[in-house]
Parts: sequence; structure tokens; C-alpha cells
Amino acid sequence: MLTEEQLDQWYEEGYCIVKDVIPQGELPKYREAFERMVTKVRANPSRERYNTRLVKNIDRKNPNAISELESWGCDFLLHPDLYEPAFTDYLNNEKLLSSLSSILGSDLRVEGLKALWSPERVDYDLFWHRDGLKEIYSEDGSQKHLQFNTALYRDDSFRLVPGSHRRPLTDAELAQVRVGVDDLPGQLVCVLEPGDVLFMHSMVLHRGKSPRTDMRRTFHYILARTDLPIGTALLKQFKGWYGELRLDDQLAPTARKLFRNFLNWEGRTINDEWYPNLPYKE
Ligand SMILES: O=C(O)CCC(=O)C(=O)O
Repeated sequence: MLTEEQLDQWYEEGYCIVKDVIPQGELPKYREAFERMVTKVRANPSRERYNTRLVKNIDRKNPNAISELESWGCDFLLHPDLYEPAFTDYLNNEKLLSSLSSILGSDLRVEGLKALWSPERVDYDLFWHRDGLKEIYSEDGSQKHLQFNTALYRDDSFRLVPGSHRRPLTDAELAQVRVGVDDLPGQLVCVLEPGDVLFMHSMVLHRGKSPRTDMRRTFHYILARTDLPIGTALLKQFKGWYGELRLDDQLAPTARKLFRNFLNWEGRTINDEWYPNLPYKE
């Protein structure tokens, strides 16, 4: 359960941090699984195979001098090449689920299992942006899905402008959206210690930054209420992989329920034939 203070912060500021969700003794299992996955993604650096996130080494004073391309995350933790039981075991974590339920209720489905890490040779410095579609943004700060970062090592990459999910962006903010990395008035750096979780509202203005010297290893998962009518465009792949990996036979009951809710869900996916592509516009 979240405390009242955490809930207030979530609604008013668009984020909150839950401490020690993964007990220290369980961290090695997650770290080892994560590391095996990163090694495989780095060995296969094309964007398509694992929906890999790539960063270019851009000298902002000399933007034509792009020297290297390196990964800083991927979206396909369920891909049979990458899958590790630890990735789904985490969905049985009671502290995680009771905290999420304080915001979303208890009828939930999986929406995304992703990972973020620091590149080795290139600094990661993502521009300011909001996520998602404007139509799932509500003025009262509530939403039917929740994205959250779980740090396996100390992680101070995520920065946001508290409260920006509940109001139009200022001119100074708009000038940075999808292009800029300048500091913004009121911005806050979220610091996670190993095992901590950051809940973030998808409409809060945010960005990530992780120098190559950092050791960032952070799960980025998304759970949604079953009545959220919009779902991931990756539904089809996830269904295939779930079957291929025979996960239904292997998962513990809580994680299995989250997946079954996902597999039985019949809403419309972004970009699919029933649902026109509605790119988010400021
Ligand atoms: O690095 C981060 O934590 C932020 C990533 C992000 O903003 C995104 O993937 O949209």
C-alpha cells in the first residue's frame, strides 16, 4: 500500500518513490539475469530484433560529428532470446503489487516489460518529453496504466518537472520538447537506491540522462487496468512469445493472472486497423 503522502505526491506531482521493493538479498538474482540480457542485446545491435533503444554519440556543439551508436535499453524482455524467469518472477512481488493497486486497483494486466541501462562508450542524454497519447491524459492526474522504474543499482537518471502532468506546458518547456536537454525551472532528479521503485505519470514532462561511467540497470515495466481500452501495439508478439516460452505452465499464480488478463484483453491497440494512429501532439 502507498501511504497518503505518497498518493498525494503521485496525484499532485506525477511521481512517487517506493523504497526497498526488492529486498537486498534478492538483488543478485535480478542483476545476473539483467546482465545476461544486456550482453545479448549488445551482441545484436540492430534496433529491430529487440526493439532496442539506441543512442548516438552526438557532440551537441558539433551535431554532424556522430561517432557511435550504442544501446541504452530494449522493450522485448519476453523475446525468447532474452527472456529470463527473473523478469516475470518480479511480477509476484507483493510490495510492488500492493503499491500499484493503491493507484490502479487490483484488476490489472501486463502492458510492457522493458529495461534501461547505461551505455559503455557513449553518454545517454534523452530530450524532454511526455509519453503516450493525449486522450489517456486526465486533468485530475489519474490514469489507468502506470509505468515504473525498478533500480537494481543506484539510479539518478530520471528527471522530471513535478506537476507538469496536470497543466499545459510553459513556453520554456515547449521549446525543449523532443529537442532539448536544458535544465528547466522546478526540475527534479529522482534518486533510486538499489531495490527502489519510481512510479511515474506518463504525462509528466521528463527525460533520462546517464553518463557512460554510471552502472544503470533498471527495469521499466508497465501495468494497466483491464478496462483501459487502449493497449500495446506489440500485443501480437507478446502472445506468440508467451506460448513459445510455455509461460502459462511456469509462472506463479500472480504473474500468470497478470498475463492472462493481458492475453484475454480485447481492446484496441495503438496503430492497429481499428484504431487510427494518433501520435501525441503538444
Ligand atoms: O531513462 C529514463 O528513465 C527515461 C526514459 C524515457 O523517458 C522513455 O523511454 O520515454
